[in-house]
Amino acid sequence: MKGPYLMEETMRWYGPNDPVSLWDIRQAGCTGVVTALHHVPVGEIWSEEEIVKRRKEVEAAGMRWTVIESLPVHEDIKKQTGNYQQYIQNYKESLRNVAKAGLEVVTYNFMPILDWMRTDIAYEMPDRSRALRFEKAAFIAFDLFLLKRPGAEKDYTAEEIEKARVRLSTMTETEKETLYRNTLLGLPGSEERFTEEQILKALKTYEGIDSAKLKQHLFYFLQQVVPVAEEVGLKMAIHPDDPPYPILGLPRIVSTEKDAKELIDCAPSPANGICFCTGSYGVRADNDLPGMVKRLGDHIHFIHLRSTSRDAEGNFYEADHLTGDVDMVAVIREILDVQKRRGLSLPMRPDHGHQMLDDLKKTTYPGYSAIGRLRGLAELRGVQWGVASQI
Ligand code: DNO
Repeated sequence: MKGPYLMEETMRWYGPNDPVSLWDIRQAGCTGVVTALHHVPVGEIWSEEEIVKRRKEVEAAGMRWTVIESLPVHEDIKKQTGNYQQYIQNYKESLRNVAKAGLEVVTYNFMPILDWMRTDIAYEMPDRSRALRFEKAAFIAFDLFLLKRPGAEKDYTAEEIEKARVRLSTMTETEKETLYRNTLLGLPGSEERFTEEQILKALKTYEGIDSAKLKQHLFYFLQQVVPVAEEVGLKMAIHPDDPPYPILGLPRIVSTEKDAKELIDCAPSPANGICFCTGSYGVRADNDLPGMVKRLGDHIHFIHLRSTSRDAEGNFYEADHLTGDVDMVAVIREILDVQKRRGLSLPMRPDHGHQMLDDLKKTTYPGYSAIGRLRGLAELRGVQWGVASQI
């Protein structure tokens, strides 16, 4: 079945160094690719030439470069320090070049210092595939006893601290080392990890920046760049916080429906929108995902479909795409409704997947092995076609 209002199926590709090739993505049935110029340092201008070069590589494999993920925002912009005005100018310039190169959607995030964070990147599932997991007690143990972040104990209750102490006592030295490495994984698409000194130094630079202040900085950034995006016909899509609450004492400001609404309202424009990531928003029980799609639908420019399974303590792991806490069928139904109403197809990618089958022997970017994502996409495709046939 082909319909104008089915989501466009895409997958993320980390560029020429990605062990998953463009042809692997094509064979998964994707028509689009989500990628970025990961080799350009954060803050530098993306040249039209480099963008076109990457676009042509994708096109040579018979697909289109549907979404940029991410055009990263420099830390100085988030803190309004140093050269932030210059970095905003650079961002505008990159947006112009992106549009000249024929691209349409730009994803970014406003998470301080770290992007997504998990304590375990090889959590064994009952079927022996491996998933990404966030374990609260392990994370608190890391923060208090391994990283020894100054003032960290203020962020936790006595009970949480005690649990973390007990958890630490069960860990071998190797487990501690692994926890350290997982937690300080760097930006997506890079192999680098923060060192202890780097992260402590970076955290210090956020002293005095609470969530109200970070929001002001985000709004300022949007008020500067959204008019340019609109002028050149781009759509900007902010990725939510993952996990959707403060970590390491850093404010997180894109975690709820209210947050999303506020940032859309601060710079009203068709160019100012969101990346609807069910995996990130879905970690909070107070986020009503199908309702969010209904209410924020006009502002959704990109979709990540993934499910997590959470417990009352704040632990969660990434479930199969159709199980876990996200009502995926209801979410997809709402998305198809929005698309019909807007008369368009939105790009979607299966976000993450379990490491399974042959991929268990391979080294890939955590969450981004081929087969688990292929399984996720195949399941999501089935739901989408089933739902589409009924509306
Ligand atoms: C994790 C991803 C995020 C996302 C960025 C967007 O796998 O969903 O890393 O790409 O936050 O800026």
